[in-house]
Formats: sequence, structure tokens, C-alpha cells
Amino acid sequence: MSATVISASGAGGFGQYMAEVSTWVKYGMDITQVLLNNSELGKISKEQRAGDWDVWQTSLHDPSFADFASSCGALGIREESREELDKALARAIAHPGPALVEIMSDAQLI
Ligand SMILES: Cc1ncc(C[n+]2csc(CCOP(=O)(O)OP(=O)(O)O)c2C)c(N)n1
Repeated sequence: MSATVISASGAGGFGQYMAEVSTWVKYGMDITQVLLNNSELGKISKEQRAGDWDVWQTSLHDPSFADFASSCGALGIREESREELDKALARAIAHPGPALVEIMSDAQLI
């Protein structure tokens, strides 16, 4: 039996486990990773603000996660446009193997 898996994460969370993309490729796993990249550990910033603290050490210097996925042999798509997003997600889900859609987003929206 096979299943399509759709996973969603932030860039910080994904960055902890990103080496596994090569495992997805090795075993031809049909996984679509939806990656919301706001260049920040946004939830932590939000918690710091909520506690009336300064936002501290939460910005990220990210690689191109779409390029990283491509370099592993997966389909990697970087998306900056809301209008093109549905098409990008549909393309990734239809891809018969691992795919990653890196959505460039705004940390202030958390
Ligand atoms: C394994 C693990 N380590 C650390 C945490 C603590 N943690 C919760 S949210 C977060 C940062 C999330 O940042 P990101 O993945 O970039 O998502 P965002 O909040 O920006 O959408 C961290 C480190 C956790 N939940 N699980």
C-alpha cells in the first residue's frame, strides 16, 4: 500500500531534520513538504513579545530550501507569489516522489 504524505513546517523546524530529504529520495517516498519560510523562529519571537521581552536571537540565515531539495534529487519549488501558490502546491502533490514547496512568508503574520 502506498500513501501520499503532506507535511507542513516552519523553516526552523524543518532545518533540524532536513538531511532526511535524501532518505525520501533514496526510498522514492511520495512526500510533499510545505515549508513556510519567514526567516525567523517566529513562534519564539511571538512568545518573547507576549512576555514583554525583547525579541532576541530568533532571526535565521537560511539556505535556499528549494535548491537544497533539488540537490538531493527531490522536486524543489520556491514560491513568493500568492497567485501562483495553488499551482505550485498542485505540481508538488502530483509529483510522483518527494517534493518541497518553499513559501516565502512574513514573520509579522504569525
Ligand atoms: C524538537 C523541538 N525542538 C524545539 C522546539 C521548540 N520550538 C517550538 S517553535 C520553535 C521555532 C519554530 O520556528 P519555525 O519552525 O521557523 O516556525 P515559525 O514559528 O517561524 O512558523 C521551536 C524551536 C520544539 N517544539 N520541538
